[in-house]
Amino acid sequence: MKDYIRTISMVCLVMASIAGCSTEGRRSITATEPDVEISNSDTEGVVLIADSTPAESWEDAEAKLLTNVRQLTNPTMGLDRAGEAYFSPDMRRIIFQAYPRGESKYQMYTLDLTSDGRPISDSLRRVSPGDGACTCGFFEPNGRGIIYASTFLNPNLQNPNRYQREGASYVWDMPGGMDIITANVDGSNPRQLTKTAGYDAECAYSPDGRFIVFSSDRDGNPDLYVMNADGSGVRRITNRPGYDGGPFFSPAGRRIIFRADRRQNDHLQLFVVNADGTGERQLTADSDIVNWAPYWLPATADAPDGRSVVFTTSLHGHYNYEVYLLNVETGMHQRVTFSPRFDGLPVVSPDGKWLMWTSQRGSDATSQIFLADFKVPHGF
Ligand SMILES: [Ca+2]
Ligand SMILES: [Ca+2]
Repeated sequence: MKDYIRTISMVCLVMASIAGCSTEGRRSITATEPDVEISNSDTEGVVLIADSTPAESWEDAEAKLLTNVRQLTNPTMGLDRAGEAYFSPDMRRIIFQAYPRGESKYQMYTLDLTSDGRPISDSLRRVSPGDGACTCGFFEPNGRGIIYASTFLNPNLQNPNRYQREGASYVWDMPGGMDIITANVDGSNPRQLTKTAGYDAECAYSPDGRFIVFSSDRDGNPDLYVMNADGSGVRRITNRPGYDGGPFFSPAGRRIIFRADRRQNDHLQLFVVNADGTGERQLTADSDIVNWAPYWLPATADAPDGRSVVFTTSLHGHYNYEVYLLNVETGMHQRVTFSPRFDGLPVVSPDGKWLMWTSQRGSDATSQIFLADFKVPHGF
């Protein structure tokens, strides 16, 4: 297990396949309205209310927001599993992590899309060197470069920071030899951006391409940091016990959405903070529900810095993660996916018209990448 590629963003893929996280005994939540609920709490953040859409098939329930669902990756492409995909600025390419056939460490890949969001299968390209383990790819906003995290420079360094959910059999490490790498968009000329000992990963550019936000345990426990795009000028954004990670800049670059374990390990909740580290606000209330992998919807005319995110929740069980929407200003939230298997790690395309996420809904039930036309409901 110690060699398991580890960023917390992939914990879902482990959760979905390893026993240990039962939802038995979870309190039953019944919503009077089927789709949209707002609830306040005496703790900080919104208490999520589960969508209770009844009777109709899950496909019909899901078709309210998601149509033309297409599977972008599959094992016949030589990818035993794939996940955590992000769009290029022009929406014609995605970057993601996948197990090459027969291997158990992620490498980074890109895949080209047609203008209507179909995969061009012979465009699949591995863009990481092939050594070590990789994760957390992201396109440079000008479309010319990529970043990702990899251990290929120090594949055998271990790290004391690891996670283990109580009562569960799985453990994952945050490799001390993991650094953030930048490369040309075809993977050529990889260069090391972080050179500090410890785990550096979970990286994303600011919308103007000037900065990279990332998670690092260089000061002890994982916290958020921002650096210039060339790796200089690192400054710390969070300074709290426990894991802080999975950060993304808001559409105008003024805020950062992220996930953190502030109560105890593996009880992730959603947070937002100003890009300078001030004004942190917890968005989802502490509970046994895990909420993570938030990603901004594009700006709207009346919300130039964005107002809503898609994210992943265990609200319907640790064996059936689902994608939800959350308006970070009002707390309004709504269910997006309904398949009985894992759905998570969602992103919305730059034009707001597609949702792309990782799911095990395919015929062979491996984790793969899916894309659908996305109807963003009113209020988000
Ligand atoms: Ca921390
Ligand atoms: Ca599901």
